[in-house]
Amino acid sequence: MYRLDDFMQEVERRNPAEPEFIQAVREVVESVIDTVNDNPRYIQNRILERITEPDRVISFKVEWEDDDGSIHVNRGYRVQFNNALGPYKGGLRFHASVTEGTMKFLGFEQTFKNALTTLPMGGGKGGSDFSPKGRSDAEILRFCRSFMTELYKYIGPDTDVPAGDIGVGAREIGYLYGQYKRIAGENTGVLTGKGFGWGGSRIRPEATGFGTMYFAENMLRECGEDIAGKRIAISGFGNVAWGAVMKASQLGAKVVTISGPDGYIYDEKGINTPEKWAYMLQLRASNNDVVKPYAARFGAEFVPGKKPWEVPCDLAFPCAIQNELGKADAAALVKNGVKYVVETSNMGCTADAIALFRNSRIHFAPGKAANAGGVAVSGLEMSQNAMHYSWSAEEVDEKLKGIMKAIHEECVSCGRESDGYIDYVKGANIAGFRKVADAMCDQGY
Ligand code: 2IT
Repeated sequence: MYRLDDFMQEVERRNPAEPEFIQAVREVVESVIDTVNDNPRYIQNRILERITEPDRVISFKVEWEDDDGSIHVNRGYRVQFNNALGPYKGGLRFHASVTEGTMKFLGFEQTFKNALTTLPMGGGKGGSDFSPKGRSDAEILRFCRSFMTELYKYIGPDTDVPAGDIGVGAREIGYLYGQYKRIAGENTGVLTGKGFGWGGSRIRPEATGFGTMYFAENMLRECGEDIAGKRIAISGFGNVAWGAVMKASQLGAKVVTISGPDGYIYDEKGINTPEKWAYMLQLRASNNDVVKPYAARFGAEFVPGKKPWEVPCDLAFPCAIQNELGKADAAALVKNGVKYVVETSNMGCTADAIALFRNSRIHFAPGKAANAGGVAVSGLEMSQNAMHYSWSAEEVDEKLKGIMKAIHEECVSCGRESDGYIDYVKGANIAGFRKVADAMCDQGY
């Protein structure tokens, strides 16, 4: 018999000073502990202890030179968390907040997320504390080369397949792929998120944002509602927010906010034209990490230093970074009548914010379910690379829709409570956990 507090005490002892990792593990263990206690095979195979320990944590030095000739040192990581279901798969994050603990939490989350897609992918994550903010294109190229010079030793199309995440988009994937090819002398699907002209998949750039909207559509349908006509608040302004904003508009909803580290944009007219979407990409590519210029450009309001959660909305989509939505933000959303919160950043909400949504009976989808569309299309990119073939945008989009619908169904079947409320956190954790745990049991310790 496992007891949550005893188990977590041991996790905390083994992983000191890694609060995000402990937070992510606690959420999953809380959801699955009854399932484990009811399953002698999981207990006998020590699944809980084994599934919370990464297969390996690789850390390396990245040296690079800036445009003035000064040399810098950053730390690079690849956490290969679990490969029970397939090659390690997960993004690379370049952001000042990256530590070994954040890499471990992201690799852990990725393991269950990838399981939910039903595609054969294990979980991994990597990145660096390098901040692209204010860096020139040439500096980013030099950093990427140096990073890949070390990383290439640990990855491969059938062992570990990285992709993008915060601070790593099409440009960085291009530089990383170029260096991999230069060293390894092969054109294989070792990275996903590649340019369409050189092995990338249609819809991969849009996939995380499209996928989260498809997931939300399913949530609303489950409650007999329609997303058309709804008011939506979104945080972030990068690749994920961009895809979400476009799909929401296409589905007839109105997105009124995006945000950056400098504050948020309130656009009462809606972020609903191709010019506005293209401008989001321009903001991201500028490496300035601010959203303020959007306000002057489109006659919208800029609210400095604040998060968008004070704006009344029907649906909220945190699309920026972990723990970006806290208890006070959750209280403001609930007070203003939010009906659905669809976490799209990885662990975007704090545990007490999620508890508040749950206690208020507001449907809350966790990131590992709602944002799985990104890695799902990465999985489809791997399939296309292995076949030396490419599918049309319509084909990929249809598959993405089907995957998000299936994830939603699994969450409902494992998370529905006696009063009809769907606990998507519990549903996603149980459904993802079972797949990984069963594979680990089948394959032996
Ligand atoms: O968090 C994520 O799922 C990603 N950054 C995408 C990972 C991937 O391999 O496409």
